[in-house]
Amino acid sequence: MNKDKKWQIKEQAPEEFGKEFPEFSSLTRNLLWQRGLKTQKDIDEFFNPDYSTDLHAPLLLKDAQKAVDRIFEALEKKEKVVVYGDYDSDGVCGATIMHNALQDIGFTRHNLGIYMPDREKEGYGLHEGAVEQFIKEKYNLIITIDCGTTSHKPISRANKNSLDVIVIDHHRVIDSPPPAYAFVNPHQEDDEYPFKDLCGAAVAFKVACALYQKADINEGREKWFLDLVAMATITDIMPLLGENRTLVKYGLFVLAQAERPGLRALMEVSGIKPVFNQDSLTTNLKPWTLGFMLGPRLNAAGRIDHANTAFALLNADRYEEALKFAKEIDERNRERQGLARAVSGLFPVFM
Ligand SMILES: [Mn+2]
Repeated sequence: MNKDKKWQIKEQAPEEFGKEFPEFSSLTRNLLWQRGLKTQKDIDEFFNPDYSTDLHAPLLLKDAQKAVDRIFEALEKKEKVVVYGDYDSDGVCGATIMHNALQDIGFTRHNLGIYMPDREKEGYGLHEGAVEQFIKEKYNLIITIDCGTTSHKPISRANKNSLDVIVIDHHRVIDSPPPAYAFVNPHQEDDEYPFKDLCGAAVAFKVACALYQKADINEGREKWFLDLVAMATITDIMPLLGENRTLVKYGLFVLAQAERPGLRALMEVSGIKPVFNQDSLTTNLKPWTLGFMLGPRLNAAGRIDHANTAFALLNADRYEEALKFAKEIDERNRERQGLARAVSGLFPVFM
């Protein structure tokens, strides 16, 4: 052991903080303080996230209004729109949310497409070959989910062909924002959204909420997307602080009710039996269930095969169909585990 090691103790909560919150032990108070939870509101949100009070207004996101207006313009003009996802769990969940929300406000298979990039052949971000294809197929609007922030060149290419792009993303902006028609990303300069650590699917959820508001869709309907938001938040390893706590807590309640055939089937092949108690608002599902049981399976589809299978699973209308995709995905996950074991066998030093 290194004798010279100098321990650095994090800042301790000041005395006034103790006077303000005598109900907590000094250990708890220090932990709260060190997480930046210093007001009654922050502490309440941490211990008891509340859907009706702890979520921020979607239109605080810069360009969210512009994106919503452009989407409704496309609907009125009967333009063709394509949702462009990403191959990981966050991208697939986010693309599902946006695709479903667009269907709910009136888009049909005649004017709404979906495109999931191939990890091996196309890689991360909006792919130029895909843009070429959208130009040929006479699309008018591309909506990227969980990617696009750094896709300057493909977006310029689309712009030159009067194809507008809405970027809905949460990746850091490098140098300059993309030349998109609307850029919704809490990390950009001048964005006033109070919470920055949303995953891509959560940003898509926010835009979906704004679409529902404008379309006068029943209040509360958007909650049924929270299973996907929770899944994406956990698998993208977002900090479970602030708004994410509310999204994940209620997302687990939605997941436990297993209304979405795809996730019900995925739980079935993973050996998970969800329980939900409506009266006490409790469930046996935990973030762990998403992070270690369901998430890796969903990610395996995009890593080993193609994210199209994961998208098809999450969008299946019938349970039997969903179960077929879930079994396929479970098989891919076993292959992935086999590969991981084979590789670690070659390099035992890393294990
Ligand atoms: Mn992401």
